[in-house]
Amino acid sequence: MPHAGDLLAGLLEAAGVTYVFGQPGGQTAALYDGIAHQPDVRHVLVRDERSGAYAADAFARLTGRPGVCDVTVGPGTTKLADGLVESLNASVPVIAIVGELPADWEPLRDKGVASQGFGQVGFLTSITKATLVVPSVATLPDLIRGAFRIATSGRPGPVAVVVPHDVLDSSWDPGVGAPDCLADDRFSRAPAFRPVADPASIAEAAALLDAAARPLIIAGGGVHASRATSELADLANRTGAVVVTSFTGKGAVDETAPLAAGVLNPLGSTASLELARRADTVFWCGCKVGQNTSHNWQLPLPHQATIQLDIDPAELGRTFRPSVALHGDARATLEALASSVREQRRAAWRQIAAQAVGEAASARLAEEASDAVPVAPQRVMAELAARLRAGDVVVSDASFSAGWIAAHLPARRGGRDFLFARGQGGLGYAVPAAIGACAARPDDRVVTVSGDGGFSYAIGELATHAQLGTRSTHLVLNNGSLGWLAMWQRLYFDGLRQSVDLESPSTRPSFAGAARSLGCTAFEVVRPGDLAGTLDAALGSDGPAVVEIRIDPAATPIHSFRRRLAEGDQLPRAPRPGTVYRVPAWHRSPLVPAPSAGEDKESNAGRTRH
Ligand SMILES: Cc1ncc(C[n+]2csc(CCOP(=O)(O)OP(=O)(O)O)c2C)c(N)n1
Ligand SMILES: [Mg+2]
Repeated sequence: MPHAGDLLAGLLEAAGVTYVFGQPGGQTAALYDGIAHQPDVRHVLVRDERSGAYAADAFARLTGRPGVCDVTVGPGTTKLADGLVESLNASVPVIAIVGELPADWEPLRDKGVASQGFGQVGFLTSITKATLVVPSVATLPDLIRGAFRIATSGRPGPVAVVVPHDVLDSSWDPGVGAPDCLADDRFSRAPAFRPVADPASIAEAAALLDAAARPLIIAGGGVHASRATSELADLANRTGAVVVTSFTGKGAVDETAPLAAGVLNPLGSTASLELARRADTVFWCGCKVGQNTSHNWQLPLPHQATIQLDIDPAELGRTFRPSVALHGDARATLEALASSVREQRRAAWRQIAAQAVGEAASARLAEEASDAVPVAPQRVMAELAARLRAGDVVVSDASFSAGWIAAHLPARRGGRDFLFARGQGGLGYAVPAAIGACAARPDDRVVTVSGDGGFSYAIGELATHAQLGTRSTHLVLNNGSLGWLAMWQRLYFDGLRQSVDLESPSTRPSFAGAARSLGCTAFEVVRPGDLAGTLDAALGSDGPAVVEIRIDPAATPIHSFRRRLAEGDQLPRAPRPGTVYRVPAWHRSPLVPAPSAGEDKESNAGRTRH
């Protein structure tokens, strides 16, 4: 007799789902039975449910289609949190199928009286865009359609569908009534709709861009979510604007093109901040003006005229009042805006940008060519950059890896080829996310870059990669420590070194050794001269390969750390505990660009919290 698990699998198939990432429990066995009978839906067994959520997140970012993961009740659900909060903060459409105790056990749910039970719905509600509970098999089709509709419409996000055990095991009679396995194809891919900002606001934005002498576009993840890279490049070319991106927006433009000035972040390109401060008109495009992209909300500067475009009206005006607010889909609105602006070359401004970008590139050269042992991470990135092609996917772990990637691996085309876990900045994203990336882009090479701390979180997933035979290469930048925190303690807590070392004189984990045991090809590199051959071998291997590189523990991509380290002990140790973190000053952007009073003042980017 067919059961609700068959219906659920059929509904997923109808919605265009090809992959489900998860780990089974007794409460979800019927779903697995259903998937087993759906030839077009493949289930990937991850070693930790957190990885399933990360894999679904990466799959969704690269395809625009909701990534799907599944967990069992209780301990499976709690492990979803890292991934779902990442997807929620980064506006990524994900659907989590969540097991639950039978509905009749409700009175026994609390505090583990009924095995594994806890107040899941309250927990999930706080970490999802919506949490839907399925009361009966008859409601399953509508609720699954609802999950896809909510995940992909407006600002995308994660949706949890909680299916009680008795509902999932209950029988389903496909012959009765209307056909059940129907999906609304509008909601199989985000964005479900493309509303255009109102014409009056578009005209105002066009007038501002026409009047600007130094226009700059800050592109965020919203440009990728809307697949608006061509429209963005078109607008930038018509207006002569310079384009920088957030981490999540990397690849919104081809970074080898003259209009691009890299990633705007305390770990990003030095040229981007300089140009963001020199611009007279700043267009925040699908970018939430977060702490890092705005350099602790110092940007935009009060004299800069601003345009802000977002699909979520609640974002417009959050940290400053934009001169013009555009509420709409990025692609549709950029297209309308591009046809409204006057074409201008702005050669002088582009020249300033080219010079800033060129100087930043020259400043990187010595470190990128370094022969030092332990290896300079910049050299690792330069060797990798020389081997990457447009279309390869790069997945970053948190910490310094994100900065090394942002500054040294240029996006070679407009498109989403770089993934950063910037929704939360959680360690341990890269290797599990790469499972989803390999599923989404089976014909492309997938490369991850992690520190030894971040890599330790998800090492078990190397077995998943090996089992799947993914074409993935995983770089471990091993500095023996939680490098970011080691530097933070040293600089801000008087040379403290507390619980930041990942090895001791008698223990030194071998990540390559562990990778080999789990079924991967693995390499160790201690000399820079061995990088080229090793990377060639790793990138050329058929299955997953791990390259562990012993890197310089004193290297950091954070500009404020670099300055402080270079200035050494002459600097007072500050800020110290007791520092007051003030609420960032909200301001109104002028209606026309004001004279650039603060244009050339020194940045006070302050310290980067992580
Ligand atoms: C899950 C999680 N825990 C803690 C942190 C805080 N944190 C930020 S960077 C960092 C150090 C990471 O070490 P590693 O991965 O080796 O990278 P490195 O800094 O050495 O480049 C830590 C603990 C975090 N971002 N995420
Ligand atoms: Mg480290």
